[in-house]
Amino acid sequence: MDRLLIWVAVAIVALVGLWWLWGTASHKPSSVEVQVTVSEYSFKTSLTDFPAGTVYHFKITNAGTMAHDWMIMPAGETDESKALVKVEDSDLKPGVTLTRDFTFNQAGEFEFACHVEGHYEKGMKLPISVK
Ligand SMILES: [Cu+2]
Repeated sequence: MDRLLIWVAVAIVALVGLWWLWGTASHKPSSVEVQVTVSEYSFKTSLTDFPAGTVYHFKITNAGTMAHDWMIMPAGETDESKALVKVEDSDLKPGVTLTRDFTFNQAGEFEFACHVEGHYEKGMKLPISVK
């Protein structure tokens, strides 16, 4: 009888353990955070290579002293209507942090860019790659 109780206790502990493992495995984060820092006249990012299909949670901080854009553009593209995702300079003021979730759906060469008048020409772009 005592033995049976011990086996029941062991079985319960094992089941609770399995349930906990299953729970932690299924609650892994569903997006990858990317920290982007914007200033005059450059971008810094925690990631430059992006596998397609992953959900990225971009945290864009303006650490500069003037407003900037943050947009993901096909490499070298200057037509803002071609932006894959865009934060306007009217929103990204100095000291502000904004977030955007974005998933690349095709491989290619892209860049972070600021198209506030004159900034792109001053080098405000950063190449990124989607595999
Ligand atoms: Cu700018």
